Amino acid sequence: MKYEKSHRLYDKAVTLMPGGVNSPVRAYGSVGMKPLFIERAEGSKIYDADGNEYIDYVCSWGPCILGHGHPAVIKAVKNACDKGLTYGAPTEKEVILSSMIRELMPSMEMVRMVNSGTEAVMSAIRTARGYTGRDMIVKFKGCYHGHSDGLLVKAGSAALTSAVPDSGGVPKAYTDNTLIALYNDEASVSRLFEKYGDNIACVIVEPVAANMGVVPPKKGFLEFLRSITHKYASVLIFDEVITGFRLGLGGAQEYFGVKPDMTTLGKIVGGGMPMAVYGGRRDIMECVSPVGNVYQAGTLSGNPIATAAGIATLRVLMDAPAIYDEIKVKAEKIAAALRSTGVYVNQIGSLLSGFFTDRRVIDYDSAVSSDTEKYADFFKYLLSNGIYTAPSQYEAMFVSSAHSDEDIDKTCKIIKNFGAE
Ligand code: KE4
Repeated sequence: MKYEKSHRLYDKAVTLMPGGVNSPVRAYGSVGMKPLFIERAEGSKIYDADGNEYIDYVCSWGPCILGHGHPAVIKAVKNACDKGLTYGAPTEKEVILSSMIRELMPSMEMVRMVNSGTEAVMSAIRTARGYTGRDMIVKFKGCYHGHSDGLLVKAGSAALTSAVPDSGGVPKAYTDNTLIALYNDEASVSRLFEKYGDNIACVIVEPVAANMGVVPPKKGFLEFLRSITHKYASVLIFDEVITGFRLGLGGAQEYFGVKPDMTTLGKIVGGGMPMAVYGGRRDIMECVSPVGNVYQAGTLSGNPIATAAGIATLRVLMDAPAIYDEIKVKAEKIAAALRSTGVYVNQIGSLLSGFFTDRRVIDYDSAVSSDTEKYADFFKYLLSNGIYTAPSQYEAMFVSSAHSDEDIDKTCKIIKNFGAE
């Protein structure tokens, strides 16, 4: 593969943008090579600036469940563009999309549209704090919920419970109310509630963790979170930015049968356009301005182009729910190919991660036992063979409805040859 144009663009980009990118993971930092610059994408394929073709399993980190450039989505976006790009006023599309979301996820009785998952999570937490009058929040080590200050934390010295900033520029005070528990570890949650329960506004969790690689909840974990938050009158927030409309039309909350108080959505809900949503119980969401005193606003929130893309995407999925089983079966084939090479795999629906470790990956500590050097070698091997996966061990592979059986068979063949060369 030639990467000359990507490298030329990168050498210029790094003089203009930090790391030459607009989001850090795109910089290929953990795989030790200059990043590819992408020219275009179509269906299951992505094409770099040098014209190299790849089968794409990043899918823009999740939004492209229908692949790239689905005709119905493109048509809806083009039609919307003909009517202008933004009005800063309510539109019928926001009513339609809100109705679809509530129909598919009944726990989201009322929603507010924003522009990114970060904004959705930041606003959901502010709303939970406003509703409960409490300050503390619980998140899980290894879960990522966007880059709002109070969530950029790592375990402090105090036996894990307290948090300290995990990023420059975040004042210590901004993380004092963030408590850290361990994913799939009920006792770590119970300890926090026993000590702080009456001041915990919310627990926020990825119902399937996908930012330490894919780590599904162990049996009963989500039910436990539902029970303990009920007991202490804390708000349970499912961050379904990745799992929403990915695990099925009702997301993880339908898949596992656990009803949160609030949910955040992103990625698929915008069909590839900048769009995210937070919402939940009506009595909680009625705390949000202009009805309640929790302020939140956005110039491009509910943008007519983004809502058009979201509506079109959900309509395709609602008209063809068989897509979910089809992409699950395809993901299972890739998982089997990875396992045949000795890689540990977590796969749920069309979401999967291969871990280079001999441990079962069931939580953060087992996830980070992975050999990231070996992952980097695997990434580069796949890339050189026309397979585009995440340039980080701690991301997920996504399968779309555009991935053909031929794509899957080719991918599995290449995976099985890893190390054979
Ligand atoms: P955004 O602000 O990037 O739209 O969403 C933040 C977010 C919130 N919640 C979950 C569960 C998420 O996975 C994310 C963002 N996901 C990452 C990939 N794991 C986005 C990719 C990137 O940062 O460039």
